[in-house]
Amino acid sequence: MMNPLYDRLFAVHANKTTPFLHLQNGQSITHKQFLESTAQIAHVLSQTGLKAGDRVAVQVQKSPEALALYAACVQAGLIFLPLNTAYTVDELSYFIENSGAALVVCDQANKQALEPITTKLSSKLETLNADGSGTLMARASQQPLSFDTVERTEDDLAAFLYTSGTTGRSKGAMLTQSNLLSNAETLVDYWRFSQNDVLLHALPIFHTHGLFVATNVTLIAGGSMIFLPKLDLDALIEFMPKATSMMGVPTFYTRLLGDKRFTKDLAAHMRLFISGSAPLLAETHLQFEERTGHRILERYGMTETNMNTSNPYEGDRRAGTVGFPLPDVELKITDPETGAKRPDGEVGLIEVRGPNVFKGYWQMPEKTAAELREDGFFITGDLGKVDEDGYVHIVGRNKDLIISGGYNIYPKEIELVLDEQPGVLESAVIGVPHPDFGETVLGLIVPKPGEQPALDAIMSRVQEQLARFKHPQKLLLLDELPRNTMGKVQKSILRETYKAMFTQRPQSV
Ligand code: MCA
Ligand code: AMP
Repeated sequence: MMNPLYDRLFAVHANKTTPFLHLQNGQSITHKQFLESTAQIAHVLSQTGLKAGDRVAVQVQKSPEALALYAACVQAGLIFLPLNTAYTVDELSYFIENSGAALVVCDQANKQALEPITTKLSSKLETLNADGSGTLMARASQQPLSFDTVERTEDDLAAFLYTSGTTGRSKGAMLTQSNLLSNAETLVDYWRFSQNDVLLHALPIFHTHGLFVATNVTLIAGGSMIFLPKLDLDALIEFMPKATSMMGVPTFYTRLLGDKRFTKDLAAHMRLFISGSAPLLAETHLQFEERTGHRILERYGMTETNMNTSNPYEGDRRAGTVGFPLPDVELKITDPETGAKRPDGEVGLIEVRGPNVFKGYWQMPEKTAAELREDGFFITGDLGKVDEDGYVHIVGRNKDLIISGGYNIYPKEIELVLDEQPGVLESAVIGVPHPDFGETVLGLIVPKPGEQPALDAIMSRVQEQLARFKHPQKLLLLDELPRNTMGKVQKSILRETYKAMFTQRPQSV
């Protein structure tokens, strides 16, 4: 094969005149039309001077054209680097600079703010807006409808996805063609996707879940997607009777359950509901079954690994578990201190190995070595156990991470901003339960002696620098932070103290 990912995902559909994307406005785009648009964009990329292995950083709203840009990068042998639309210019500058992106594609509204960074790096800049307008598609519309696919091997990189770390800046997880392909092929079989599937797609396409899991699986199966710009309950309810399957983060399911229009009848045509990216409460799983008769299939993945485990399609989908390791994934539970394997039933670090596991972090050999063992096992940082029936349970995290509505937030990044503010001695950022997002961010600040930091001003600084979903829901002043005998801040005590902050009145400190 010339370019395994392109050939398997896209080229096989080149002449199909059946719909690939059903849009909210009632129109649809066939596979053939989609691939013609892909080829036109690939011409633009190549005429821009991009060469195989160059990075293309993309921060655009979800649209069919944005998805075609992903396909075009695969076809032109480029590394696709999707970025959360909530990222601020500060955050984007780091990703663009760190990856050495040769091309940045952004919304027209952000062009001016990004120009200084692309000029500094001599990167090219194109625009793509939510409605498909902008310089990229204007240029693409002049191009031929087919493109000579650039040769790649399964070991070549297909995407960089940035993931934050407990210390320092974000790391670019390097994903190869075979990482993406092997996982998607496994999932199509495991979840019984076929050309008859119509996936209700309301996730963003800048993360693994919406891009690789949802889209690649649909493409390999030869199915189609109802492609909604974002989670909008009215649209979800309108289109569900036409769909067969849906993938979502737990917030999708709690919001659906909060809507009286979501009934057993509405979900009658559905074959499968899949949840992941954050823990699905057992209570949500049970309520969902009561309401619809469907048992949500929960699975567990990571940016660095794609999907690792899944509840079974046939057989018992157990609430509160993430099911079994996927067929080609090895999973073991290890001692966090020694790395030694622990027996079933005992809690420890979850480590995984398989064709799904990434190649390492871009230009960060020490970080790669710290998390990816020489024998190929990746240390996930999640704490879990395997029960007597082989089901994997995630019981906590060995990493300081908050997951809000499926987005990862590393407290350190927020603490660094808080600590810089006038009058702040130190800070601790924690995740606390939230009825809609699962967890939300709480910032705790210890003032310098005799000072009274202005919390409103501090919040404004945070808002300027960090994406909206990372903003603390609230900032509180504390006299001191609880520490252990080694001087380490005991966040578990803080989490316990404030656990009811957004569900009921907080306990006093
Ligand atoms: C939006 N806001 C958020 C979040 N999303 N705040 C915290 N956490 C969030 N996740 C902000 C908005 O900017 C807005 O701010 C306010 O909260 C309320 O917005 P709302 O309209 O309610 O939000 P929404 O647009 O409905 O979005 C909520 C959402 C969305 C649907 C849960 O965040 C989402 O699609 N999440 C999916 C994330 C995802 O795909 N994760 C997969 C990562 P304001 O009021 O100021 O305007 S991949 C992964 O984790 C691995 C690989 C895996 O296993 O899948
Ligand atoms: P990300 O870095 O965005 O890829 O997020 C990966 C993290 O999301 C994992 O390390 C887990 O902590 C969490 N995660 C993903 N799926 C699940 C799940 N089904 N249950 C609990 N946590 C999950």
